[in-house]
Amino acid sequence: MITQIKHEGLKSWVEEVAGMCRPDEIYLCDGTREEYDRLMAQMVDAGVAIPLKERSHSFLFRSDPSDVARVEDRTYVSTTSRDDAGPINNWMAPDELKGTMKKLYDGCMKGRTMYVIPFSMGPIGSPLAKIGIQVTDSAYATCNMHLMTRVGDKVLDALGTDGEFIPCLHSIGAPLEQGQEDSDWPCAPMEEKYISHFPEENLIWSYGSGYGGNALLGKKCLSLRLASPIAKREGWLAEHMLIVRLTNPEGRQYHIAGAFPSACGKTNLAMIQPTIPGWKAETIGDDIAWMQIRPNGRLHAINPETGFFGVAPGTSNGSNPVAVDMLKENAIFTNCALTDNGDVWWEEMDGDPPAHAIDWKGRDWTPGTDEPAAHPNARFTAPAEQCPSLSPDWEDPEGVPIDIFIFGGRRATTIPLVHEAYNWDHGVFLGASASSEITAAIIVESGLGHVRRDPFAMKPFCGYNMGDYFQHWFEMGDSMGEKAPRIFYVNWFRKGDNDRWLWPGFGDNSRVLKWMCDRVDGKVGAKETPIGLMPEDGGLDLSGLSVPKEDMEELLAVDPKMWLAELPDIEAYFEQFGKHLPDRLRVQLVGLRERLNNY
Ligand code: OXD
Ligand code: MN
Repeated sequence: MITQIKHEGLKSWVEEVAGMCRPDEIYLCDGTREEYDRLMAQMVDAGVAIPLKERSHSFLFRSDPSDVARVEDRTYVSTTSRDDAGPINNWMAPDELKGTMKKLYDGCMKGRTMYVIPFSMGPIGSPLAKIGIQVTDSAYATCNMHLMTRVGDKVLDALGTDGEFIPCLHSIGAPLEQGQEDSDWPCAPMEEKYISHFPEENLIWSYGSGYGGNALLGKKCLSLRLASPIAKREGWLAEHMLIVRLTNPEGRQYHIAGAFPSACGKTNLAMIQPTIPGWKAETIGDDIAWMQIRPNGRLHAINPETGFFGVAPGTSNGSNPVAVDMLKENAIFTNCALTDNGDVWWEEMDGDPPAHAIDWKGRDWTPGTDEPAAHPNARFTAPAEQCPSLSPDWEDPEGVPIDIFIFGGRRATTIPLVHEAYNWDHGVFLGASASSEITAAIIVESGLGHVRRDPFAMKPFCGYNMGDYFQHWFEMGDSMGEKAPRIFYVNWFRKGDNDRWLWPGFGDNSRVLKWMCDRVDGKVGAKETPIGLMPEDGGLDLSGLSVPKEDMEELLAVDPKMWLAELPDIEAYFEQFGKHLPDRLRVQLVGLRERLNNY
């Protein structure tokens, strides 16, 4: 199998890994549909993939209850100097971390097949694309990689005999002794899970988890944690952002890139169906944007992925009809419930809940049961080509020119529906001070609902000192000057009395997007407030919408007391970066405090 590899560097890395992990077999993936079907069929035979009767070529998996999300506390950025990883990444020196992990990797693939997956993030041949090679003992991860990245021979051809690749080693950490029965979702205990990044040598080592961003190494590990320091060095941006194209009734196109923490509606926004007549949206990406200043001086973005790994609960015809359509076939579901007629189900799906289902832990479930039927971070994986709103230009190797950046998070109070940055520096401040309530997409010690700072939605994904990352954003703005995208901040999640949502969200978010596009074209004015520019009375197109006037006022109110109460937290957050914090951020904070005090 290894003899098929023509690239000497790759061959010796695969040999080295095989020597350490000692799999029973090595299999080089060709990326074909036949290969995907064969691996799926093997998992069905083994009883770990459940074919869904109601959706063709679709399968349900149930993870071990301990392996349900990204594990931030077990995720490391390992640089020689701790300062390079910065204060908000878990850090361990490379020698120490490798020493610990080598012991775990020793013989860890016994009884299993080691899949070698050549993959490209970005269209093969794009000036922005990068090639990775994932080695994994998980057939589930391999099938997901098939959907999420470009896999196979075409990547090896592009790599040639001496091209550059990023080695990504993954093991579920569950060797099988002879005769030992396998479990449905083998993985290592929490204290043995390590998701490790070595940015100084562009290397990823992941051990012990089979789930999502811990196991599909092209996604968070390569495209964000490794790519972000590469982007800093090379002068581009690797961001946790969706990309969507809006077209107004006159046919003018706008490209928007938006950063939101996990489970804050990124996939829904990427697939938005505008409710304002004449406006159209097309999806380009829902999670990651790689952006480069092109010779025309504008920032162009590509989506390096080829699929969607979205949160299932909450996905419905109301929230995301495009995704509902997209999931009719060829999809992988993880930790959803199984209905008696052989379909998946999750909370807030359309229609009534089933009278009976099997929950994500494999137990009987009926409505009214204390626990949800699907895990709150249950996921779907689906190929991008199946997305009905996919833009015909989604694979343009040149990317699309970004007009607008949006930052946001999930906040019940304080942060209004929308505000616009006064200028680039103020926009970087908005991104840097972003915050959100914690959702089920991550496991961290502080519980659900607690507010945490999540700058640029990159807290879990920035592979270097976040202070230097802020500086990089300032410098990108300096390079773009007048051609830099405009920056906005949104909060779709404001609540009023009785815990009710003040804003309808979903397709009606297009009203806010329209305001942004009109701002870019100078078609609408804005009023100056201490926190930024905001819609004037009547500035938002609310025609046909029945949000009460008082709710709109609350959604667009700036309460200086509540904002002033936020500032010490922002300040303390910033100051942890010490000498790495750009002065330009301190200047912004002083300006905001002054404006609030004078309001
Ligand atoms: C994701 C995440 O899976 O951000 O996209 O957690
Ligand atoms: Mn994400």
